[in-house]
Amino acid sequence: MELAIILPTYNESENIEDLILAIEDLNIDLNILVIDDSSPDGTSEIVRRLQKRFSNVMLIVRQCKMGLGTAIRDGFKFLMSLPDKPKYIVTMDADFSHDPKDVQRLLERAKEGYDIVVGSRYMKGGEIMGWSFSRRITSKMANKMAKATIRLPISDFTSGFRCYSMDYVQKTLPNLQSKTFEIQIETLKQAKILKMKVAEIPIMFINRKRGKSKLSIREIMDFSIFIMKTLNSTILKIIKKQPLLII
Ligand SMILES: Nc1nc2c(ncn2[C@@H]2O[C@H](COP(=O)(O)OP(=O)(O)OP(=O)(O)O)[C@@H](O)[C@H]2O)c(=O)[nH]1
Ligand SMILES: [Mg+2]
Repeated sequence: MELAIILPTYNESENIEDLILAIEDLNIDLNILVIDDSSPDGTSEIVRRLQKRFSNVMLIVRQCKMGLGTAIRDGFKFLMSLPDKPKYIVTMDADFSHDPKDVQRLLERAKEGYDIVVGSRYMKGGEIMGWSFSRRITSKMANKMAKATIRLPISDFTSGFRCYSMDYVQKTLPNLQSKTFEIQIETLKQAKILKMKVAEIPIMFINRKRGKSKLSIREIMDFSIFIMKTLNSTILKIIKKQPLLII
């Protein structure tokens, strides 16, 4: 198997069917893995129905809402345990913010020898549609801080639309600990530590039209704490490298 797409879902009943159909329409040899946290809106029942039609749709239902980070990590773990492991794994939001047509472009770039290819909203050619001014500013600030701490040659550290190589997943999964949205930063941090190759391609991000945001205050806090901790350890490392000035 060449490619698997992880779709984390929590209350995405208004989006999941159309999204799976759009991915099937791509006509790429791939598997789809939905990780649903027992969404009360019946997302998993829709996926079960689609499984009867499409043999490449897999579903993991977890007991309760456990966070995006653990969903992606569980997806990695499951795909890694398959006898026929995918060579590449794409993660994407299940709310149609990410265009399924970009999957092929992410995959092609990854095949050039990259461990992570990020679908970037902030590089030349990238775009965000439908976000409020405050949402844009918050995202820009989070990205500036992430870039200052992780120092990789990319412009979008928080995008969830990515392609990972299986090699990357096998090397980093034991180190990943994120529970929620900070997984996007932690995965890049691990790539930097292990000197893996990271690239980005421009994408157009369209704000969700259906369903509600899952980004709670708690999750924003977890995300900010992770960035602060990383920033702190980077500053400490820089200070240690500087010889002390004794006057
Ligand atoms: N399984 C699982 N999926 C989640 C969880 N939290 C978010 N998701 C999914 O992760 C993806 C990203 O979440 P979103 O709510 O779209 O987050 P966002 O894009 O920052 O916020 P929006 O502006 O609402 O789009 C979506 O497909 C969600 O359904 C969770 O706790 N468990
Ligand atoms: Mg979204």
